[in-house]
Amino acid sequence: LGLANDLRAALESHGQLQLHYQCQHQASTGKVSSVEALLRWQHPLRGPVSPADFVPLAERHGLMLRLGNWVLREAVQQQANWRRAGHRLCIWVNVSALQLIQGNFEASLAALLLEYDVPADSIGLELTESVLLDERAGDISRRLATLRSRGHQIAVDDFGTGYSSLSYLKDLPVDKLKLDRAFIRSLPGERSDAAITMAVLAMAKGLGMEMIAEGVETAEQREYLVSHGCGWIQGFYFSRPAPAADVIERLNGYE
Ligand code: G
Ligand code: G
Ligand code: MN
Ligand code: NA
Repeated sequence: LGLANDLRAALESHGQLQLHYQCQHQASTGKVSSVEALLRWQHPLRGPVSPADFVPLAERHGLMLRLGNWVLREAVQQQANWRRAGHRLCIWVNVSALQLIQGNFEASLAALLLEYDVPADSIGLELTESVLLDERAGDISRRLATLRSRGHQIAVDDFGTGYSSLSYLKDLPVDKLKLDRAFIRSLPGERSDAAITMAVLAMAKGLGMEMIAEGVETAEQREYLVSHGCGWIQGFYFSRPAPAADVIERLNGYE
């Protein structure tokens, strides 16, 4: 409970929470046209705490809506700043199931876009597979369809780790599959990972979706992915998550 109270305090203070951004690169050229926003918490005593730890904590302690709204406002504000400076980078935001279900996500997001004069197609939404398999999937599907009709792109995050049936892909309004880094880690050597990667690439293509490979760390992984027609990659090979100013500095013509 200590940490939950600290998170509550962090939401009310300035500077403990921050968004970092990781570039998403066109696999063949390295060109960047989008980034993923990743939440960071600098705890005053413990130092950095991972969102893998404090996002579930926020969900358990009724803080997820506030945390999610903080992320949305921060990302939309950053997008407004970038656009004013002439940068055209789509910002992808991670959205949890709770955020979509509680409160009024669509209205909150629309209000932010209006407030900062930011177009919907410059804010993408990443949802994990488990969100799409939630018992409330019908409701979620309708909400996603609304968001997409307004211009937001939708991506399935951590694709392949949700122990899911693939049938949801038939009905859900999704633009992009993010193949989980568990399948990328041992490429190109591991036959089963290579087979899965190729199959997901083919499936995405057949469904009219794009695929982005996560966790690409080596030149060999990138080459393998390029040679098999993967359009997009994200990972330490090209760039690590970093504060907004550093991201722009490092674009170096990759934009
Ligand atoms: O960036 P990092 O590897 O520390 O992220 C760990 C996990 O936290 C990842 O699964 C990532 O999707 C999740 N995460 C990062 N930022 C956010 C956020 O703003 N909202 C939600 N719901 N999850 C996030
Ligand atoms: O679940 P999600 O895809 O949102 O998680 C993103 C997380 O993956 C971030 O915390 C980010 O730091 C991490 N990440 C991004 N690129 C790499 C990579 O190349 N290797 C590893 N191990 N982690 C990565
Ligand atoms: Mn993500
Ligand atoms: Na992911």
